[in-house]
Amino acid sequence: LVASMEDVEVSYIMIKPDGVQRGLVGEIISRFEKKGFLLKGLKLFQCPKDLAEEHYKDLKDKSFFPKLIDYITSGPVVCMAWEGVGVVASARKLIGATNPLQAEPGTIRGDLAVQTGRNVVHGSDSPDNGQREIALWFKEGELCQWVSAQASWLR
Ligand code: 3AN
Repeated sequence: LVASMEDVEVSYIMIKPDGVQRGLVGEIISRFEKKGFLLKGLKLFQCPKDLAEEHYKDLKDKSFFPKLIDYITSGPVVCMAWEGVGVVASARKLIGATNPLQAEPGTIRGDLAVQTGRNVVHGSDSPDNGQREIALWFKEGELCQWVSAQASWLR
């Protein structure tokens, strides 16, 4: 039942400006909380342009890149660090496909979004990117090291 530390991953999950504007913050956080992952960091944040460009640097040659940067910097986002075994792949399942029209019902995008360019939430695509993105979006001291009470309830 108790996972070894090597299996524990972190994922950077971000509620994008449309999710904040539409009042979906509680709904989206709730899905990760109910699933059982551990929240290690959380903040409302106005993303500066240079950080948005660094975060999405792999997409810089795409035609939609300037619009993507405008979108992500258009209003506050909610930055989160979630920890758990298999959290990176599992969070992407909870989030659903990039194009919300292809995302399955029951997923965040499948239930709450219609446009790829307004797809309400971001989730890291690999454990390495989870580490990289959390280091990019959070400063030292902004993450909490804590253990859920459930972890010691029954072993
Ligand atoms: P995901 O967020 O599902 O990992 P990526 O990494 O391919 O998808 O794309 C990152 C972000 O870029 C998407 N969440 C979306 O906001 C934006 N994006 C991707 N493809 C398009 C597109 N064809 N048109 C507009 N925005 C896009």
